[in-house]
Amino acid sequence: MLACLDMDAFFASVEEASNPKLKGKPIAVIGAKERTVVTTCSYAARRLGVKTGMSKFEALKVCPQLTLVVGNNRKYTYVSKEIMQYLTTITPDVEVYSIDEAFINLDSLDFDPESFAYIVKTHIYKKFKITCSIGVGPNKFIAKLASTVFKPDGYCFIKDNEIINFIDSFELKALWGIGSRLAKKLNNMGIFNTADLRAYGKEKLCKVFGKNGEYLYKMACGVYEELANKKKTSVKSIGHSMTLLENNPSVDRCYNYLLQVSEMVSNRARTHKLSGKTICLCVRYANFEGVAKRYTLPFFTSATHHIYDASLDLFNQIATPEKNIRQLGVTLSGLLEKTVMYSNIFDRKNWKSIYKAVDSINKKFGSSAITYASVLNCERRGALTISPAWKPSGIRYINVK
Ligand code: TTP
Ligand code: MG
Repeated sequence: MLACLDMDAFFASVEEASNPKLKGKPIAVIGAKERTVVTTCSYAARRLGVKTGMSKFEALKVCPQLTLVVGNNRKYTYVSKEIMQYLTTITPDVEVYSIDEAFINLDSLDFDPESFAYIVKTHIYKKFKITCSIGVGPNKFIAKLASTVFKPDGYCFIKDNEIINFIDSFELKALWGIGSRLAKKLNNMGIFNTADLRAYGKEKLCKVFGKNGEYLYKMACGVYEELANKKKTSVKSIGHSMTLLENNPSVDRCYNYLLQVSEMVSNRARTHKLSGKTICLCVRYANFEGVAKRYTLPFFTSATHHIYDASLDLFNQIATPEKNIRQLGVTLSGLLEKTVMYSNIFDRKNWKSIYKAVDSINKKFGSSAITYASVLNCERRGALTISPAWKPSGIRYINVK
């Protein structure tokens, strides 16, 4: 039996807990920039029409009494780490799935799922004054869906004989891996819910969707073959470093190289369907000295612009450009398999189509066939020398000498 724990309105709840004046009020957590969007909002705000992803102006329009709070990622990562750490004191079989979600394998516990939920909810509320919702089911898919039904502060346990009725009560889009485009395609095939998927049949689905057809069919039967903690990635990091040809490169030239190396790392992440959270920058000087520093983002990414922004910040914090920089290396770690993240809620546009177009052009015409204009300033264009042998489980760090 698996439990899925998902914090309720996580960032907003942490803000309410740290400022009693906000308690129970409609609040939205936003970013610091002028053209920012709502990353989440309290349930009081949701009842008044505020939604994640709205611009702050839109949100204030639908709910003029809304209090906007600029998010503080440190608070959220601290609370998240504490909660995840607490869960591992109950059982080691915990998979941290996102900043506010975890799967917990309940099989080795001495108490029933309801007692587990009660104990965990009480602890989290006592310690942080925030609530969570817990879904329990035979697999991750059912547990995750169950965690959503009685939000906030919910608990839902789906027994084996209830699975089919339970999944049939959701729209196709609520199922894992079914986005709006796939849902539309299924609708055009006369499939509107999981009952229709089952009736369509596994073989016919496989004819249309290949291997994914089997996945869809199994999901429509409530089957999801994976247990908590089984999906660890075999790759720990993707790194790339580059020895610069220029002597005493200017800061601007270092930025150009940094962009290039960031692009090489993120391109490999996208190619191998990985995303990561931690960016590490390593700077080496002509005298063989070096410095390195890492930074963990509050989200997973496979996007060049996120990796570049983080490495640029790190560069500005640790590098001494007067010391004749000889080598720059960027590594992405904290990886998640089978997930390509092109954009996040803080981005003003959806980068997916741009990255997809760039990646497919480079795949067809050779790496670096299309790249950022400022990368052309670099004397060395290393993407040409990426080892073709790189695999997720193979070479993890490539230094372009
Ligand atoms: P969610 O669990 O999706 O949302 P939530 O916890 O705010 O609300 P719910 O009660 O429905 O679970 O996301 C967890 C946190 O992650 C959320 O509080 C804010 C952050 N977040 C982003 O930064 N960007 C996003 O696009 C989303 C969806 C969430
Ligand atoms: Mg949540």
